[in-house]
Parts: sequence; C-alpha cells; structure tokens
Amino acid sequence: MTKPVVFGANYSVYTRIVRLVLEEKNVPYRIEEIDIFEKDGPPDGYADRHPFLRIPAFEHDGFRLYETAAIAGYIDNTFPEPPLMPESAEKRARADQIIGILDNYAYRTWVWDIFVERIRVPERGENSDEAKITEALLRAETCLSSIENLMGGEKYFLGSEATLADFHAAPMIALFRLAPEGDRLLSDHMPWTSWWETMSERPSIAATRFAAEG
Ligand SMILES: N[C@@H](CCC(=O)N[C@@H](CS)C(=O)NCC(=O)O)C(=O)O
Repeated sequence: MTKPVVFGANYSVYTRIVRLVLEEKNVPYRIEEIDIFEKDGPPDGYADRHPFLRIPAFEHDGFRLYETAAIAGYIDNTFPEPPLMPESAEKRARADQIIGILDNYAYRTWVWDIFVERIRVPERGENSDEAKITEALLRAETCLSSIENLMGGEKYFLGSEATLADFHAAPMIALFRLAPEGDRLLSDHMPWTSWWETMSERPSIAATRFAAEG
C-alpha cells in the first residue's frame, strides 16, 4: 500500500478535516501543497483531480477522490482502527446529519461571513462589512443551537468517543472562535465550550493547528 496523498493547504478547513482523520488513524500520509487562492490559480492539471477547483483532493493506491465527507468516510473504512463512526444506524445518521449542517450552513457562516470578514478582511487593509457580520450572527447561532440539540450530553457530539462529525466541526470552530463575535457566541453555549476544550486536548488537533491560531 502506498501512502495516501492529500492535495491541499495547511490553512484550509477542509484539508484539515482530512488530515485530522488520518492523524487519528495514525496513517502516514503526504501533503502535496495546492494553494487554491494563488493569483494564477491552482497548478495546471489540478482540475483533473477536482473539477470544481477546491481543496482537498485525495489519492490512495491509485484511487482518486474529492469531497471531504467522502474522503473521510473512505479513510475510516480503509483504516479501521479506531473506528470513527458510531455503530448504530441512528447515531450514524446523526453524524451524517451534523456533517450536512456543517457543510451546508455552518462553514460559510462561521468561516467566511464571520472569521474571514472580521479577521482576514482588515488584514488586507479593507473594512469589514458590519452588516454582513451582524446578519451572519443570527445564522451562526442557529448552526450552534441546531447541532447542540443533537448532542447527547457526553464528551463528544454523539457519545464518549469522537466521530467523523466532531472532526468535521473542529477546524471550522477553530477559526470561528478567533473572531470576537464567534468567541462570545460560543461562550453562551456551554456544551460547545466544553466540547472545544475536550477536542483541543487531542494530539491530532495540535498536530494540524492553523497558523492563524498562533
Ligand atoms: N465541498 C468541498 C468543499 C471544499 C472547500 O470549499 N474548500 C475550500 C478551502 S477550505 C476551497 O477550496 N475554497 C476555494 C474557493 O472557494 O474557491 C469538500 O467537501 O471538500
């Protein structure tokens, strides 16, 4: 078996999700750096790996894949220990539901409309769009409370063990909390605060830290 290759960047939320899953499984892997925001675009040929020109893309033993949830599921099934999906059909559906909420509603709101707008935009010498942030905060709250309503009151979203849903959320929260508004909103949600404290103790989280986290 060859080492899996992750095509992506260390600043990327979705690349980090795949790296977290590989780290949790103790699978050696290689990162091939793709800067998707490079002025001239990604390298020639990258569209063959990812027709929508996003990161990450993935390859293992000649098997190419894109879309992070699919990549994470493939890694979980190919490298079985430790399993990162619950056993019961109900909990597996909950994990998929949380991943769906994160992809479809939370990522854009937490990361782009709040973190990027509050932190990255001023770093570029531009003014944050305050109306955009204010409007996003309502959605951000809905994202937090909808997932909170699915949490079972244990250490991780779905029980005493972390699942793919926890690793999908962690990189998004890692950036969201860097914006003061995100940090404030999280501190109003005790279950999220204790979840993040637990998650941030995991070596995989430390090993994949964003530069932005200092
Ligand atoms: N649906 C994709 C989303 C991946 C994604 O949006 N990645 C971001 C970086 S974290 C990206 O490539 N952004 C480039 C862009 O929006 O043009 C997945 O699940 O992998």
